[in-house]
Amino acid sequence: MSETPVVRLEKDGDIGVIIVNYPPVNALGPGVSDGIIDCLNKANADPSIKAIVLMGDGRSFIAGADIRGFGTGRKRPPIGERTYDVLDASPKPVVAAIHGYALGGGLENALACHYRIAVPAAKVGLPEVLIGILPGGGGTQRLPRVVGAQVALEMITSGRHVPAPEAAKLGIINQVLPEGANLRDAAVAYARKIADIRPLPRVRDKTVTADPGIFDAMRKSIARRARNQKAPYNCIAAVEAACTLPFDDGIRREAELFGELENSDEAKALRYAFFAEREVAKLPDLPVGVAPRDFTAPAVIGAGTMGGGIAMSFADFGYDVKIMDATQPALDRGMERIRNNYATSVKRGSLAEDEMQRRLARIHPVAGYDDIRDCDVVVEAVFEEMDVKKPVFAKLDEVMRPDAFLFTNSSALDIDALADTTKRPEKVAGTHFFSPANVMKLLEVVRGAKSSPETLFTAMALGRRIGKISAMAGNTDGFVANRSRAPFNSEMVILLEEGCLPEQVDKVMVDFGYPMGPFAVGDLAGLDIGAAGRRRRALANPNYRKLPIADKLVEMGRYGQKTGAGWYRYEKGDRTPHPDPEVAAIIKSVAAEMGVPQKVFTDTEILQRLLFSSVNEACRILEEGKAYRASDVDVMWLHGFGFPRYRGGLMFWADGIGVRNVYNQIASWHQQYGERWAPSRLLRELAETNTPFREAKPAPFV
Ligand code: T1G
Repeated sequence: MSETPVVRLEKDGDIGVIIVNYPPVNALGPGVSDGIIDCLNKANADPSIKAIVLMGDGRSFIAGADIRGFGTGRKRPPIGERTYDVLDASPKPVVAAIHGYALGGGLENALACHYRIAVPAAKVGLPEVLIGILPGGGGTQRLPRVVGAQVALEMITSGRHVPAPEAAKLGIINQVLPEGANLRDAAVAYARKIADIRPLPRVRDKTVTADPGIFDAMRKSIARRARNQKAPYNCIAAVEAACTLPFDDGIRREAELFGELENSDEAKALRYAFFAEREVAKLPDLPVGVAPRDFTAPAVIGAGTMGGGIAMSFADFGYDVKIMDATQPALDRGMERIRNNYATSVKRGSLAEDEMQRRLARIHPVAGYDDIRDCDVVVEAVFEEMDVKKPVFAKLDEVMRPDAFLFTNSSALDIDALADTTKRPEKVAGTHFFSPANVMKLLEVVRGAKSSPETLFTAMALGRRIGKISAMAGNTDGFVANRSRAPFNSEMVILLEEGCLPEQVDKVMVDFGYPMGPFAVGDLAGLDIGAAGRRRRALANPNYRKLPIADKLVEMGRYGQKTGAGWYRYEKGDRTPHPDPEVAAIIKSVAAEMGVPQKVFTDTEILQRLLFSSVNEACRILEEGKAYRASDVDVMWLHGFGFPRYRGGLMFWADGIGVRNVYNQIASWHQQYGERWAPSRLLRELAETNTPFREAKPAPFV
């Protein structure tokens, strides 16, 4: 038998079985593609083998090219000598037997086979666009020949995973096996059944045509999502080539379009984000082998905007969740808000009516603490004031099962102070959701001084089980996400004192790639919320830099969308922000009272004033040991604040500017503006050694 470390050939009677074994997900890492070709050639040369199966060991078929290999200059075989070409040209039929995932190059290899079968739970897709490239293994030419141009365009520009039953309906999969079938046995039987069928059904022999208008229509429909990215447009061009060129010419065109992307800034940034999102789950200073405790009965205390969104997050992922509030009217209002949120999704078409009913049925409003005593995890989401939260925690500690975890959704308050109101501080941690809680993917897990490893692993796992990306933060005012964001929130208002307008700042940030400008976001969240935080910080820190313009708007009752006016004015029933001359006048008068010299700003200076201030604070957070790594800060900015993913994250973007350039600019603003721009120690050290932010060695986590 042909043996290579990552691919082997076995025989079941007259059927050859090629098995990929490159854990954890059978990416096409070093030796895998060569191994497949080697085994295929041996199977074709073996007269006792009539047909061939290609499958994966472990948890998956093939999850695609080894993303770590991109941008390394790793040589790839020329067209005609790749697995996709050799499978396609095989004189004996090859059956792809899919379980787990067939993604990217995995699905492309399967499409180059003659038949495809799958277990029901398998998923297939071409997600390359999500890492800034396009299917470079023939996927843009074969998939349209199987599912048609329109479906191929949708699958390739979205990168979505398609469940096997849907893939079968689309024609990608020839047969979905019954639940519980043994994939290998079924594949061998299937191969034996089709072994003598000729001509071999090759996807490349099909043709596909399309109405030329669908490509422009697709370009228009993705413009809002694609923003400044190139990959989605190259994907469309490649599918267009499948409909207009002979197969081999289309393959060459695909390779050209792929070549334009592999080393693009967006591809490097998206690859970075992909791995950062996996790195963030690793808690290197906690004991290995501590398993998160499973939970089945969550409860939420507080049925406000956040509490309702948190309850929805549990229900969306199949958990029955209890929710309570201090009064019945508050609970009723909370349930009404939840029903309205789901109804809006149904109206938008993003949620089916029956699914809404199923989720609503999982949310159980309860009268009081006695009704949640059997819950095994609780998330407190009451008003963001310590003297409101402490009694709640004391009561929870008294009522809840001794092994229940007590988590708080606080966005900034001291976790240890809450833990100390209980007799179980080791079971207390922060689970900070971002608004709207059922939409934003970030869950910031905040570590108390006494939080046990089991509690922390459980809180991290809780996020993953409800579709979030969990990231660990140390217990500091604002934790990591909001603390690193705080200087950004100050600088944006200080810029107004110096001559900017909200619409000018918002345009810069939207052009940079944010879905909304920060002033428009403020109006959405409510300016009164920020004012409460500023008041708390001013009380705690006499040197706190006040923001008179922002305070003035709140004093005038301009809270944003909820009052019809904030930084912008709003027409009744319309969320479109309109620049407001009254705000411009307020800015002018406050700036005059403050005697701030006015200036005209470039877009670059606006962008750097906002983002560099946060880069500096992120360095302070790292040097204090309140975050594990700079890439964790990036994950928080991507999933908590909508930082444009194709720029990698705050610190990755700053590395693109260069640590020394960032330091020099901040040092210059330090001279001009004083202490709030004092460079952090870590930033200075990184600049002195020219060490990229993403290689910063933070202090031990505390
Ligand atoms: N390359 C390298 N490492 C990968 C990988 C890949 N394709 N996929 C996963 N890993 C690592 C991951 O970093 C993690 O490592 C571990 O495997 C488990 O992953 C020519 C050019 C398959 C749905 O984009 O979407 O093919 O943290 O935690 O949640 O046209 O991994 O353990 O050290 O995500 O079960 C196209 C990317 C590539 C698929 C499984 N393929 N992977 O999710 O596990 S480009 C993709 C995923 C391409 C061709 C083109 C997911 C998953 P560590 P995980 P999971």
